[in-house]
Amino acid sequence: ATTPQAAARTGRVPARSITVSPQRRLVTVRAVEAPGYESPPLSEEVAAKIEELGLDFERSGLKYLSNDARMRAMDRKSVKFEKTKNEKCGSHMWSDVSELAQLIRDGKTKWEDLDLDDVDVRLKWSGLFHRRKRTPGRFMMRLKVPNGELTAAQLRYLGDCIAPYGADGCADITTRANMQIRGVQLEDADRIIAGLQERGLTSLMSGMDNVRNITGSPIAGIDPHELLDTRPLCHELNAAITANGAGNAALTNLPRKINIGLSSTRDDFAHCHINDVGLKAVRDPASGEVGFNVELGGYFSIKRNVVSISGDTFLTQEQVVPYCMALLEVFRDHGARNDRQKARLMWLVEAMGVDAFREAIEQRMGQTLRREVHVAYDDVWARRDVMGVHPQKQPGMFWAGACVPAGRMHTADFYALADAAEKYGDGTVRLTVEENVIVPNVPEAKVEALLADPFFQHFPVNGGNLLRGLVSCTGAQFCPLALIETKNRALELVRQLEEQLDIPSLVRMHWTGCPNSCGQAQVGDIGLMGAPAKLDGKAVEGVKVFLGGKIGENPELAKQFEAGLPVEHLLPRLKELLISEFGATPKGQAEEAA
Ligand code: SRM
Ligand code: SF4
Repeated sequence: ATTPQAAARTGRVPARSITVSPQRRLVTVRAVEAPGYESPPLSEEVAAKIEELGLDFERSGLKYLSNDARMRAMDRKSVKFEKTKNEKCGSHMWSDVSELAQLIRDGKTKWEDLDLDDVDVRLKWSGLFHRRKRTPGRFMMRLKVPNGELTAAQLRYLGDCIAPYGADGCADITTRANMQIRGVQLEDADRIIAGLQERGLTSLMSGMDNVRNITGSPIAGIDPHELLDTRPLCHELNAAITANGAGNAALTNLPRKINIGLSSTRDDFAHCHINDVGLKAVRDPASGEVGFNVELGGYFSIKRNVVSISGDTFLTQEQVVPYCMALLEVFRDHGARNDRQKARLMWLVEAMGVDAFREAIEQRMGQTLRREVHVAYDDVWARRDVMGVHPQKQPGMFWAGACVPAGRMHTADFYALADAAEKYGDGTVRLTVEENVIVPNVPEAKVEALLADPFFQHFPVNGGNLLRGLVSCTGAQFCPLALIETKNRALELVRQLEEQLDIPSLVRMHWTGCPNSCGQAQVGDIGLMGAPAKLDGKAVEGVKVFLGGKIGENPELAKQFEAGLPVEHLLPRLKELLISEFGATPKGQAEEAA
């Protein structure tokens, strides 16, 4: 076999040639031998197929799949991603990343010379997304922040991580109440990951065909209206799925990504309706017990956007982790692998039927599950706005929800936020799926000082009615799939619109750079999705406009209102819409009329 050094001289380093250091072996063993799982024995048919294709079973992603799933993953018609996983499971990157970083640090290779599939695809299993198209050689690192909860020490560490990258280093709060840091170079990645793990965080299993960040209520534990605190369950679930952040090979080769969210009130802060698995807390009227009704299959994609359907299951709090683990195994072993547009959970639930799907999970759990409980409310619950200052369930304590414009943060912001969390609160913060931040546990006596603190002018607690509701995906600045620039454009438009209009109440504007809808255009009061457009016969950046998204108790997806709108025409169109649909008035008009 070629040595990495020789391969580096001749071109790409075949992934296979990476030296196996004792350290790598240790990490790989810990990651692969995830607790409680055994690799199903190979059937003769599968063994023959593996041989025919010349695959290395131990290295492949086939190890923990059922024999059926193995056959589907090796199907000739199967998609490129499955082939890439069959050649080498992404889980190997949990340790290979140290090897690669060391080789680059030692000057033995450069990222440009490494295996393309490792750099651009498999590193996503370690949370490293190469931004080849926009910033070659720089990676976005996606973390996992269960329930969006971070400590001051973790915030400072994130600031430290991006500080060395100067203008290339920044970070984003994501639409899954998560954090992504940017500008990362591969030679630093293993040390950053080790630092994350020392601080109880991880980036492993955050991309590709893995479970995404588990979302809960951003005001868990402090909310006067909550039925339960979602934090312990989000943390337990994340720990079980990721084997405490070390990586869990048994659950890492799923057919596709999968989103799990937990809601503790009728506000549904986690947007259960657009999660593959939505767990909605309810109190069983018969027993008084608080558990979760399960919703299944909500998702957005280029081809299909669908709200979840009832999973006709009620879970006790103790059943949440075993249920999700069993569900993931069912998804792993039965989900489609030959068409990535038909691989999300909804397709499997529809193919099996809700009852058979529940039974398959029951079989793995070894217990029968209760059916969904029906809870009738005789009032209408308006989803609360968590921005601003609000009393907690703990008497004399408040939370402060602060807008982080478009979710973008820089080194200094991390340090200042950590300081503010310690100075006014208990040294923790919560991220929201609206890409904002909450400082909990502020004693009443400190609220005034918090509001006057210059930091909270920068991240305003009482932001304008558009800024407070602004959500934006990454867009063309970094994302290779983007059709338009989003964050900076969105912020500039919000500035102009708030300057020119009086907007009487919160308007949730969601920007998304392409139809994948990471910015959840269909969730907004106004949704803007990057799309082709023409101006004077020439192709220009454009958007589709969506209107009428409803969130909370009776959610509805926004409907497409207009397509092919050139971004140049956005300001006047948004003004018209804010005036006609949201009661906005041009600034100064009210006084003039008086
Ligand atoms: Fe997303 C792919 C960013 C939430 C649907 N998403 C991507 C990639 C990885 C594309 C790429 O290869 O670069 C984007 C990385 C850009 C970058 O540099 O940041 C990306 N997605 C994001 C984030 C950062 C948007 C944001 O600004 O907040 C969000 C990260 C969440 C997290 O912390 O894990 C993000 N993505 C979402 C959501 C919203 C949600 O989860 O509620 C969706 C729609 C909901 C869903 O998944 O059902 C979403 N992203 C997609 C899809 C379409 C999935 C599909 O089934 O087809 C893709 C493309 C894909 O997976 O093939 C995608
Ligand atoms: Fe990128 Fe499109 Fe997702 Fe925006 S919606 S982050 S442009 S993939």
